Amino acid sequence: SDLNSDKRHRASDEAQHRPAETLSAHRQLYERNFPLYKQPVEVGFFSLDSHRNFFNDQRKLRYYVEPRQSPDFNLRDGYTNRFVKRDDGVKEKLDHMLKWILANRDKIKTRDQTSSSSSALGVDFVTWRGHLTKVLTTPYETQEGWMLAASKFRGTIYISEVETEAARANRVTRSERQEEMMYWGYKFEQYTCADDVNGTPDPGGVVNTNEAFCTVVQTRLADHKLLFSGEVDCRVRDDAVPAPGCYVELKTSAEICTPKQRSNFHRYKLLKWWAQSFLPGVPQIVAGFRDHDGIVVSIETFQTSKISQLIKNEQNCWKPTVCMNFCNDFLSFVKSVVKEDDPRLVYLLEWEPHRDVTYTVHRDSPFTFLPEWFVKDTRS
Ligand code: 0WD
Ligand code: CA
Repeated sequence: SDLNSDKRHRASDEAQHRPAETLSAHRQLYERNFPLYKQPVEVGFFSLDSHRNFFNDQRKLRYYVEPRQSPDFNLRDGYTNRFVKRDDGVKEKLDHMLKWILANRDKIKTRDQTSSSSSALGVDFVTWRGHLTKVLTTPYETQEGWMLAASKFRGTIYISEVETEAARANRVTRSERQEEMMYWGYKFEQYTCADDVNGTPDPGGVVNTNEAFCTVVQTRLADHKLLFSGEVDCRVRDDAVPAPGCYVELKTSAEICTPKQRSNFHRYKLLKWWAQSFLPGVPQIVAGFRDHDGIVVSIETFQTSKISQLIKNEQNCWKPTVCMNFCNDFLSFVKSVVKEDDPRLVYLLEWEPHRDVTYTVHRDSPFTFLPEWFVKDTRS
């Protein structure tokens, strides 16, 4: 890449009375009162089929079917003969969300009714839920950094992840064991989800990881109006429960046999699970605990709202308020940095563990991610 040719902004600028150009991720700085986070509202959804084609409907939404108490699911079954894997070398960036926006801009709720007829969306940020999860967990992350590309278009800042060199290296050198274990999570979904509200799961079918159902939610974190989308595994069958409260997140994890394993589960895994489900307002997480051979030995349901109580006995544990305050300050930082309204201009925000967040600026570079079909006017 052309990173070295760009100006790298540093904290020393601050001493010279320029606006802050780096952001610290030290957790102690974010121990304040919990910021306002409005109840997320589902404003739409979309589906991706087995060929990653976009559909503006719920066709890929599945229904949760509660398993027996000791289910003996074999997560290795069907690997590799009944498995179609999504090509994770293809970077889709925000494209599916942008398609949703073009088809549904009237569904976005704006207090100011004049903006619904103007070209502005009336939100500050558009991104994937998964990108926000990474921001939330940053003050506690010690292993993996991130790169987020940001561009402003008609007053809204779009944020799309860029794969780091380290993440790419991990992806292309995954062991056969790692590849198989990635399948286990999807196989668990197949054991616990039915395609129809009165159907039963079909563990004999093909697992195709191209297929997805995504919810689109709107919410506000302090001063920041957010519109983001996240993939949802399934919903409860009871149709009286409105979205996103009806959604269920499915997870698999190694069975917990020692106090050390329990502590690690609380400190690291529950942080990621909590952040991911809290953001879109998904209230429950169903975890399948599996042994070394991929057999599910127990199932446990976690209420997202109770996870922070659950971890309070752990010393030096993560705090939701630190995650949310960091995210709030990060978004304020992005607003202060991303000033120019130009979809061909990318502000690349980068973070590595034990470092501050920094940024570089790139015009008409390979980092540009808002496509021509989105920025050329298709509105009235
Ligand atoms: O970098 C990314 N995360 C990108 C995601 C880049 C481009 C596209 N996407 C989109 C896809 O359209 C996908 O349908 O990601 C959607 C999921 O987005 P998300 O909900 O914001 O992502 P995240 O919360 O990280 O992951 C949710 C689920 C995962 O489940 P688990 O239980 O493992 O957290 O989405 C799957 C995975 O099953 N997933 C992905 N699917 C497609 N592309 C991706 C990905 N890059 N990452 C996770
Ligand atoms: Ca999942």
